[in-house]
Parts: sequence; C-alpha cells; structure tokens
Amino acid sequence: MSNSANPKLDELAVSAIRSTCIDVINKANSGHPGMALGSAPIMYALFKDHLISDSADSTWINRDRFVLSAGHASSLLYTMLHLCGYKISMDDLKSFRQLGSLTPGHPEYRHTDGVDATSGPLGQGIAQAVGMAMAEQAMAAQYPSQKGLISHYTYCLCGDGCLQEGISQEAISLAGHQKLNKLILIYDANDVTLDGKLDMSFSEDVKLRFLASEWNVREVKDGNDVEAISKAIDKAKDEKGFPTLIIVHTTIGYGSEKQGTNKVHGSPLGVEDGAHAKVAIYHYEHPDFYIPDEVYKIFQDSFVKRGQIAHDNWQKTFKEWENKNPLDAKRFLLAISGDVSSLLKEELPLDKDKPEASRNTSGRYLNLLHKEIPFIIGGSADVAGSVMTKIDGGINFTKETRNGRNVNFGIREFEMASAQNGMLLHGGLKTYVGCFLVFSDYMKSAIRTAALSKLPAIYLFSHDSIALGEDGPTHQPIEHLAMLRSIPNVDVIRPCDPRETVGAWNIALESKYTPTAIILSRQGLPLLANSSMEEMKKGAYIISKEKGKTPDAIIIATGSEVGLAIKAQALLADKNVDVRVVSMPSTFLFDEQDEKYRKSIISLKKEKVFAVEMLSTFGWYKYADTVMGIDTFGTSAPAKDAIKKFDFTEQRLAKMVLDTIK
Ligand SMILES: Cc1ncc(C[n+]2csc(CCOP(=O)(O)OP(=O)(O)O)c2C)c(N)n1
Repeated sequence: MSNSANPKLDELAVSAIRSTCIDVINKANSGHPGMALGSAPIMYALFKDHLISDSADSTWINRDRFVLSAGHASSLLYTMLHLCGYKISMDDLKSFRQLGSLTPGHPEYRHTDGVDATSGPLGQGIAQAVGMAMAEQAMAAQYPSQKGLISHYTYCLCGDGCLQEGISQEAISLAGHQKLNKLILIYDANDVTLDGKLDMSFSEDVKLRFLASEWNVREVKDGNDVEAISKAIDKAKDEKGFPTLIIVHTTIGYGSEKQGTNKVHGSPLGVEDGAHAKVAIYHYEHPDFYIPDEVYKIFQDSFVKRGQIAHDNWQKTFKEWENKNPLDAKRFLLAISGDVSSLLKEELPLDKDKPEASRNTSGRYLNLLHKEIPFIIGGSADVAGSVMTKIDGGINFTKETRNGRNVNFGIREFEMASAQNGMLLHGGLKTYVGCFLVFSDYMKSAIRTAALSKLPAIYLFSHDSIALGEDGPTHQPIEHLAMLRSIPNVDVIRPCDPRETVGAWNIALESKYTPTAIILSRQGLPLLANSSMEEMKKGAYIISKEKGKTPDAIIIATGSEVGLAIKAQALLADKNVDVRVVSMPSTFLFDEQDEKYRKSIISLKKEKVFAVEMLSTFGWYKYADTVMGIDTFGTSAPAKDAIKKFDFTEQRLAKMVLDTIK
C-alpha cells in the first residue's frame, strides 16, 4: 500500500533527489538531467512505497527487480540506490561518469551494487524486464512444494525513446501474450526526445497500442503527484490477468529554465540554472550534495526496513522448506549457483558410421539435458523444428503451464535474445535460444549486452553456411561469424562433428561469465577419428597430424570444413606435401591460450598456414596468409550445386596449398 501520508516530507525528498541529480551531473559536466528531474517523483514513489529488495544483500533471489530502461537517467538511479543504502557513497555520486567510478555513464550490471540490468541501448531494458518476469513465473512453478518461494514483481521505467524502438513492440507483444501480470512498466511520458519534440517523429496512440497487445493501461496526469503514482502502482500490483503499463505525464527537466525542451535532455543545467531550480522551484536551500537526515530516514523507515523484514521472512520460510524438502532445496541452490557440472552425467551415443548434422546432434543432446537439468529452459524464434530446439514430449511455457520449459518466443529474435538476458539476470535458470545463423544480426545488440553484462547466454545458430542450399543468399550466412567473433567476450564455437557438438554444449553450460554461440550445420557431418571434447576446450588442436617431424603446411578449419581439410591433406600426401590439419572450433578459446600452446599448434610461419571456412575470410588473416572462404553473397541452389559454384572442394584447397608453398 502507498504510504505517502506526509506530502511535505515527500516534497522534501523529491527535491533532495532532484537537487542531487543536478549536482551529480553538474560536477561531471556530463549526463542527462532531463528525465532524471522529470521522473524523480516516479522513482521516489516506487522505491519508498513498493519495491521490495534488500540493500544489504542485493543478490537476494526473491527481490523485486527494477530495470531503468532509459539508462541515460542513471544519475537518478544511482541517487536512489545511495538513499536506499546500497554500496554507493556520496563520493561515488561525486565521481559520476569518471574513470574507474562505481557510477558509470549508463547502469552496468555486475559493476554497481543494486543495478539489476545493464541498460542504455533504448528499448532493451523493457525487453530484459520481460525476460525477468518470465523467469519469475518459471522459477515459481519449478518449486511447487513451497508457494511463494519465488514471488516478486518486475518493474521497469522507460521513456519515449524506449517505446519508439522496435524491440519494445516485440517485448510488449510477448509479455502480453504470456500474460505476465507481475510486470509493471512505468512510462515517463514527457513528449520530448534528444532532438526535439516527440511529435516530430511519433504520433501513435501508446495506450491503444498496449491495449492491443493485451496489457492493462493506467494513466497519471500529473507526474509530480507522488500519491497518484503510488496508487497507480498499487492497482497494477493487484492486476491478475495482464502486465500493466502506467503512463505518467511528466515535464522533462522539471525546474530548469529549459524545462519542457530537448535542451535539458542531455546537458548539465550549470550552476546558475541549477541554483535557480533548487531554490525557486524546489524550495530546497542546501549546499551542493547535501541531503538532510530526514530524507535518509524516509528510506530507512520504508525501503530498507521493508526489504530487511521481507528477506528475513523469506529466509525463515526457506529454512523450513529446506528441512522438509532437502532434495528440492539442493536443486534450488544449485539452480541459483548456475553450476551444472555435477548434473552432466549421461553420455550421448554417437554413431561413427553415420554422418549427423550438428543441429541434430545438438537437438538430441538438448533432449538429454532437459532430463538431467530440471531448470534448463529455452526455445527458438519459430524455428524449433529446424534448429532442433524441440523437446520430445516437452511442455510449453504458457500462462496455464508455467512449469513448461519449451519457450515459443515467436518470430521475435531480438526480444528472444534480450529475454534470455533478462532470465539470466534474474538467476535460477539455465537458458538457450536458437535461430538461423543469418538472423543473428537481428539479435546482435542483445548479444553485445549479454557479453558486456557477463551473462552465460547460449545461442544455437543453425544453417551455418551456403551449404543450407535452396533458401538462397537471404538465408545463407557470410559475414556472421566475423560479426559474432568481433564482439568482446563472446565464445563462438563451430563444431566439426557430433563429438565436438556435445563438447561445445558442455563448454557453453559450464561458462559463468561468457555467452556462447554454437554454430550448427544443416548437412551431415561424419564423426572424425581424432575429434576431442577435451582438446577443443583449448579452442584449437591437431585433429590430423603430419607424417614427418615438421609439416610442410598447416590447414586450419572449422565445422564442416574440417572434414574437407582432412580430404585435402590426403590429396596433398599423394603429391608428397606433408600437411597438418588443425580443428579450430573456437578462435576465442584459442586466443586465450598461452603462447607456447598456440605456437605448438600453429608452428609454421603464416606463409605456410591456410585457413578454410565456408563464410567470410574476414578475421582469418590473423592466423593464415591464405584463406579459402566466401566474400560474396551465396546463391539459391541445391547444396551440392551451391558448393560447386563456389568451388568449395578439397581439390581446390589442395591446389591452393600446393601453388602457395611451391
Ligand atoms: C538504441 C539507442 N538509440 C539512441 C540512443 C541515444 N539516445 C539516448 S537518450 C535518447 C532520447 C530518448 O528520449 P526519451 O526516452 O524521451 O528520453 P528523455 O528525452 O525524456 O530523457 C537517445 C536518442 C540510445 N541510447 N539508444
């Protein structure tokens, strides 16, 4: 319930928050005061009256989640976290946006205590919040023996910019369809963006749009009315059937002489305007960076106390439940730890006489994993039957069956990847998402956010080259591996056979801070004699050794091209050229090895090193002077004809080696 019983105190607190934001941004001479000043009453109402979280333990699994989708209003979030007792001191606020500070330009998960999600790329915060709300429902259903073990709200604050981004529509459409009634999105509607008035580029009826997407919509006319905002949140919490949007009409840069205009969106107010806003508008006559004790006390008596009590009660419930259900509790703690290594027991049978597409091996292994890991959940963007993310006899995750672990994300790749981020930010689940490699472009920014947030996301990307055939160049990936490999902290693994495919999955499952993209073929791959799950952990290894002491040349290959390289090796042997073939499923892991290991695998000068991959050559020149790849778009034809057109044969590779080393 709202407890905005003392309007005078509310006013003082909101003024203190606004004044601190002005000071923080003025001192940094950088930042975005517009939304911070406009939506201060929203954050005040939310943190004081509603949000349940323990600032003494910001990782408590059953806390309410809060995502500032409009990450540029970070000064406001940091100020709130400071007031609520998180590990952000006044000195941290004073070093806003400075090198090495705890208060970077936009909120960064794992960097600042209390920040539940990295945000700043507009729209992605909403998309991640949807994933968090899904995770809450999924986890709650996974432990039916204790009602309320997981039961919390997910709040998100967005601006006009977030709702203009296409990703927001994917996100709200999925949330509405999934009836995520514990998701509450608050919209700071100030009708101004960076370049000017919103109506220059946006005229849709947001309310109708959300209603059409199966949301409940509330509206607060006066963004300074703390009580009205708080009451709207109360009502949203009571909503049983749908997620809720609360539109709050605010004034950008409230208090500034430039309020209501884009001039206050992203420039500091400066000393004069700042002082005027504080004194004349907020009636707040205190030195810079001063917050009165009564304001701290408001948060001590509300947010802090409420969070501590809730956390203590939860711990008591957990202990009692643990005593009665030790096995369930063990699973719960394991799920939260994210460490599944003890669960990976069974081995997948691999057939040495029958080639198998790596997407199929992946699908078979995933089915096994679903049996072994009760908290693994995932799905695809409507290509489950093609990427093999279908679980035989699996239950779909729906409003009626929240225990389902098959997620139908719909054809919403960007949201799918962002929702996975949200699920991982929430914790307690192992996740994977899948689509065709060529559409990884749609997910790029979410993958980048996962990598930056150090989330162990798993992407299954199938149809990994022109060898997918008939669908043609729109569906044939070329530059995509180069793109994925270029993102820092993303492990791209392209397995060469069924064994490496299982190995890739295990690496992905054991990763704690790195997203993994597993690149899967549509065509069959034979089980290669010397492929190794153990060796591939080093990113690259010798899969087919030279005959003599030192090879004449080294061929590095990935995925389906490893088999091709081994065939070329045989052709070259007939010509008395002694070749080593290196399988390099992961350039990321290989680059992490020490120099001694790297030199033991690639032991020749670059002139004698060749790389082969049926995609862009971009990036391979780091290891090899000669690269056989494809730097144009593909073609629509049966796979064998497409491959023939690009002359992707062992004969060409052998000739390339022979011509070069002669
Ligand atoms: C994807 C993305 N595009 C562009 C930006 C740059 N940007 C930051 S804030 C902003 C305007 C946002 O407008 P609004 O949400 O109304 O925020 P307000 O002006 O109220 O602060 C833009 C374009 C961004 N952060 N993310």
